[in-house]
Amino acid sequence: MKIGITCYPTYGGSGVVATELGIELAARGHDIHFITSSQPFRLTGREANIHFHEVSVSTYPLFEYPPYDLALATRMAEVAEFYSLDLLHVHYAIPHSVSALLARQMLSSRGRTLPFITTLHGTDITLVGLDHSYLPITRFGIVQSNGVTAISNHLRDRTREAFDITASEIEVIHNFVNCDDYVRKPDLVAAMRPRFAAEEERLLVHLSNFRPVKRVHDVIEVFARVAQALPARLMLIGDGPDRSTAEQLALRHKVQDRIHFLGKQDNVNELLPLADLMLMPSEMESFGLAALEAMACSVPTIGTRVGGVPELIDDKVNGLLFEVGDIEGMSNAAIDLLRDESRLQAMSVAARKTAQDRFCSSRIIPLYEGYYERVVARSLEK
Ligand code: GMT
Repeated sequence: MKIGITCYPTYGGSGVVATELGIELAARGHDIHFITSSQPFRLTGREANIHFHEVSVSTYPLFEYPPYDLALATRMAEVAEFYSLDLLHVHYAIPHSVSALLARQMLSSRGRTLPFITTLHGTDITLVGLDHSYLPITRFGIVQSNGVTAISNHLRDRTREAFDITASEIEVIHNFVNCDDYVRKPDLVAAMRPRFAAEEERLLVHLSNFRPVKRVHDVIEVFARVAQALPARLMLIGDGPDRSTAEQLALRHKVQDRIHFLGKQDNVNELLPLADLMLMPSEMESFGLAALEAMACSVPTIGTRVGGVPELIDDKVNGLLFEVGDIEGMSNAAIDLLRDESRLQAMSVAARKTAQDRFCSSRIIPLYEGYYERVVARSLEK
């Protein structure tokens, strides 16, 4: 198939999922056209079957806010027509589904069919979409989509309730990970781990965009308690608004020398396997892709019982779940687990097994392909 994909190309879970999906589909022989404001960060630009179309927004003194949504709609319609796309797949409802709707209408006026699928990722529904000013347009974009997918059962149910959507189906297709790329390779770990921790030290990791919803301060609080109890270090991967206050908190707890603030990193699959434990104390996660990536690398997660996380983490089997803000609970659990080599080992094996059995790209990508075929067939019938 010829598929146009639109997403936020910078750092963030939805962009990662969209990009990895494009890479996986291209590897299976589909022709993939990314239509985005810049090249998605996980693409090299040299992948076969992948094309990149930049959306440029012209500025003009009159435009206080340059109209990106319209420039995107125009580019979507142009690319779809020029390359005879079968469908568009947009990730994150706002504004992408509305731009896709405009593109579909532009082509329809010329007798061409261009169905589009919207994949909901979470904050497009739980935060942005519920802002009063965005709610009606988000709902409209979802209802008008030819197909809608959500990355967890939780997000599907939340979308139905919050947007009062009963008529349209929402297909749940969980997030995925490439289990060949995200895997613990002992040689690589042996070579790289000494850069981050000594042999007798435990290594913890957190990966996020450092937005308030991720509660990076809780990561520091938990780590400070762990570091008091046993020799440990922490890798913080990512960057965002809460980074500098996290640094200040680390200073206050005198653990700044034990923390590697690594900033944004491209090859997280090389860093995650070095760790013993992932911390994900988020206020909300519709899925928790960072935890899945860690699990595939045999790294269990201590996380919060929110959103779609329990669809991924089975408490006390492949990770541990706590209420949001339960710093003492998470700290004590981390300390106990890191001191108990055989329990940690069992959880690490279970984490990898969950990723392999349920969330590998080899299992999930065919679900997208099947859904694309159904949506295209349905839209041609009309
Ligand atoms: O969590 C964020 O702030 C980023 C956001 C995004 O859209 O990039 O993440 C959402 O999508 C990810 C990929 O599907 C999910 O793994 C995250 O759980 C989800 N975040 C939230 O629901 C807060």
